[in-house]
Amino acid sequence: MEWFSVRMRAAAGGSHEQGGSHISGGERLVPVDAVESMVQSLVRRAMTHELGRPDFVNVTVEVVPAEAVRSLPALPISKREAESVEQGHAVAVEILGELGISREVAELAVCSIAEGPAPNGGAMRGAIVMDADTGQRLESDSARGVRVAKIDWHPEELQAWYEDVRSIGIASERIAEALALATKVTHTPGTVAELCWSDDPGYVSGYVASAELGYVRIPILKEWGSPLGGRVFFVRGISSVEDYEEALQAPVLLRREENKR
Ligand code: WAQ
Ligand code: MG
Ligand code: MG
Ligand code: MG
Repeated sequence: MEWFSVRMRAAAGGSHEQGGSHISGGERLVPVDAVESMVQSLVRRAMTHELGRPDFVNVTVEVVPAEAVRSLPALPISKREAESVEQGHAVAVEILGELGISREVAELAVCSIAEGPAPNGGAMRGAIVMDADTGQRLESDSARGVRVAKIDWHPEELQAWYEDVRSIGIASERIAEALALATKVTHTPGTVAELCWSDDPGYVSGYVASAELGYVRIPILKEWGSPLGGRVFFVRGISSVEDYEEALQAPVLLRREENKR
């Protein structure tokens, strides 16, 4: 069986290459009979995005041989409390500390996202890659960042996962996508942890993820209405950021973690 990578990126004020600002993106991995509906759903996401109407949308559909696809079990999910942005940031720094990342580096990562990580002060299209020990940003293009692709739930597993988590109120496509991405990133050699919150103005929750602690949700990491968000992949011992990014393109399908919560 073949799979298809479906990727979308949308920008306003010109294409990404022309310096337009990033509106929305998506990268999925679906069976052949789901390609058309996935293209439609990603184009709808772009054209109806709360950050505004894009004037550039790029959609790429590309075959992926079945032998190349690896399965991974979803990270276990947990949640920490926070009632304000300051508390949320402190919780993120604390969790990163448990993972051996210094307060200085963790705070630098939080500030980098909060202040607008792209050179124009806005959100990036991809992630910051940060040296976990020095805090140095390693991505070669700080507007684009490093983008993860070819990642999805196994088609038979996603509905079951939604049923599993409906009672805890997290059965959403956004969280399913974030959990899939975080699982892949934290399984990629060289990753120590990931920090994320959305750039979508109406979504203020985020997470810290790691192979050790799983996917740890934090209810508030930015003020309502803020268009600033992003991701930091903390790395240690990678040979080059190009090789690391290539590893993040390896096709992965998620299965449910057996004993969650
Ligand atoms: N690869 C690398 N970076 C990405 C990717 C990707 N495939 N997709 C998004 N990003 C980066 C990019 O800088 C975006 O601006 C930023 O992340 C935010 O993306 O459990 O919705 O899709 O409730 O807006 C977290 C869910 C949701 C927390 C995160 O991010 C929870 C979200 P968004
Ligand atoms: Mg996006
Ligand atoms: Mg997304
Ligand atoms: Mg977004």
